[in-house]
Amino acid sequence: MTMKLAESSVAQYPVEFLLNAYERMQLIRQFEERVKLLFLEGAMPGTIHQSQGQEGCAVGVCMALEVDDLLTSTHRPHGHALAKGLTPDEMMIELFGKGTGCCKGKGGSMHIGNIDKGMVPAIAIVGGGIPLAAGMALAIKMQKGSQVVACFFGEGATNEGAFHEGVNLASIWSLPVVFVCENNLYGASTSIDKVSKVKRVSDRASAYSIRGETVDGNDILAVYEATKRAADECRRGEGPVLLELLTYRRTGHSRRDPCHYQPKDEQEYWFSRDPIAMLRGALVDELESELDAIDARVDNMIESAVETAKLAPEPTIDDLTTDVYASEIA
Ligand SMILES: Cc1ncc(C[n+]2csc(CCOP(=O)(O)OP(=O)(O)O)c2C)c(N)n1
Repeated sequence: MTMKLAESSVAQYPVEFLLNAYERMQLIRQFEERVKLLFLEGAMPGTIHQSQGQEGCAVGVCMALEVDDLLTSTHRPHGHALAKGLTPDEMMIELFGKGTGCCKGKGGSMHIGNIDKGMVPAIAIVGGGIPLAAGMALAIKMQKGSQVVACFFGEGATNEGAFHEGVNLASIWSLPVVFVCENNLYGASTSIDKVSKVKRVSDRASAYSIRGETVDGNDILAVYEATKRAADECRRGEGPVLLELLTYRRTGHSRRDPCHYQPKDEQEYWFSRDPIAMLRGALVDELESELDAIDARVDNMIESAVETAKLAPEPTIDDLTTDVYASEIA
């Protein structure tokens, strides 16, 4: 049976907010589903890591940010990028490796981003975005800005040295970073229990004397509220904050992974708590036609992005040596 969000919490939000949250999550889900098929057809180069099941985290966090706040992402970045306002078109073109993509076809899936929209191109080195987020937040603080950096990473990253160094630095200088750990229980195929005795990632905050909080990452409203609280603290100079969002991925770690290590009963539990179905379940009695219209609109947006990407121009030979550090071939 699919669970739904509590009516009492949904009732506190305007309908437009709830429909917007639903649309943003559906956009990510349908984008990811279409991209999976395109990869299987061999239409795109490289590899992909997908985030179906984790949409509540990306959208809940980004809806709580201001438009000029900044974001760092990981090897699993499609949801973060769409939630931060990148368009399906600029992303799909990028995934096709075409010259008019958001990184001119040079980033691909694992380095997707658009700095004009506040998303630093994603960093696929596990934990690599964490010190970078601290550095960006230091720059904001030195320039007396009011922005916040939302720094996404998985629970696997919390055993990397970069996590401890970056969080410590942010702590000692009270930097405006919301560290967002999407705890989907597995680092590739390795269960978190096998590599950490710390039961809650948020407990690690106490090692750096900062606030930590564990949140249901599949409840988009809970994620939104926790991020708002954390971002407000950061803007008051009371950051950083470590949020642990409990969630689950519905697909393999990367495109070739059949996910055999996820036990059946665990899958059933988490699939019954799908973030999109939980919000839809709470809205459908009153708003079924609006939700159906959103589904249709999202389908059209994705199909149109695929058509646009297929027709987009290939990079030229000259593009090979632009925007790169080493431009001379000896
Ligand atoms: C420093 C580093 N080590 C190993 C890898 C290979 N790798 C890519 S993703 C991944 C698992 C990361 O797990 P987690 O941080 O929990 O993120 P999730 O995949 O669950 O989103 C690994 C080991 C890498 N990219 N970088």
